[in-house]
Amino acid sequence: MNTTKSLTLGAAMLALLTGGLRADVTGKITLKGTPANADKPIKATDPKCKHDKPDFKTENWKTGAAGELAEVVVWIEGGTAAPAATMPVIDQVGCQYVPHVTAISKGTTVTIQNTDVTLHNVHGVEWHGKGAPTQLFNFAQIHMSGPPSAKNQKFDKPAVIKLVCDVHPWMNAWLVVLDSPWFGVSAEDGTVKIAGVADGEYTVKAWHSQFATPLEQKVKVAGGAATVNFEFDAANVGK
Ligand SMILES: [Cu+2]
Repeated sequence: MNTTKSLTLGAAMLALLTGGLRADVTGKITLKGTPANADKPIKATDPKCKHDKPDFKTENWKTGAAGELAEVVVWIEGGTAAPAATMPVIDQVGCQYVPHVTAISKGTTVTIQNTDVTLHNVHGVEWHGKGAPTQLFNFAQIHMSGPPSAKNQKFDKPAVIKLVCDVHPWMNAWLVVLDSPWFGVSAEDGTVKIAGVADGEYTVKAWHSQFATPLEQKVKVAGGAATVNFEFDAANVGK
């Protein structure tokens, strides 16, 4: 084979490997029924929290009118974990964690910061769905003025981690650490997109904070798009 032919073949194989065999897996996540633990307004006790906003309430559910369910982490089991190139940020704003749900590949470093001019403590536990959580870390973050107080924390092990604040008991956030490069978090319209999935047959899982057990199904990804939809049942909350 001459050099030109070999280069052409090489380029074609590269295109196949990097583009042709990659798919976007998309889906829609919904909630069936009305959960018993509907969100309630929070009566904040810290005057430094900006708690006068009308939607200051617990954060169990972010749902749309037709049952669209946001903040569901959907991932495909397989591939090699790819730590994020840009450090994700979990902020404390108005005495709530923002965002409420974050998903990362294991090996990713996350900036945990406090923008509020008050004291928070960031108390991380590994959540097992049922049973007692495992204590992971607990540090104070006081912020008096200037840029937010910040701490970088690396997460090396797959886990569902719940962040709470012991000063403001309503505060919580979720960090899902995955041994996979293929994941997404559902948006307010319930849609989720997982980009760049290699061809293959996989197990797909969908996790929401109010259910102990993720939903799962199989998906076959073959040269193009694939679809996975999940419906959570409000009757199974806590299970
Ligand atoms: Cu706090």
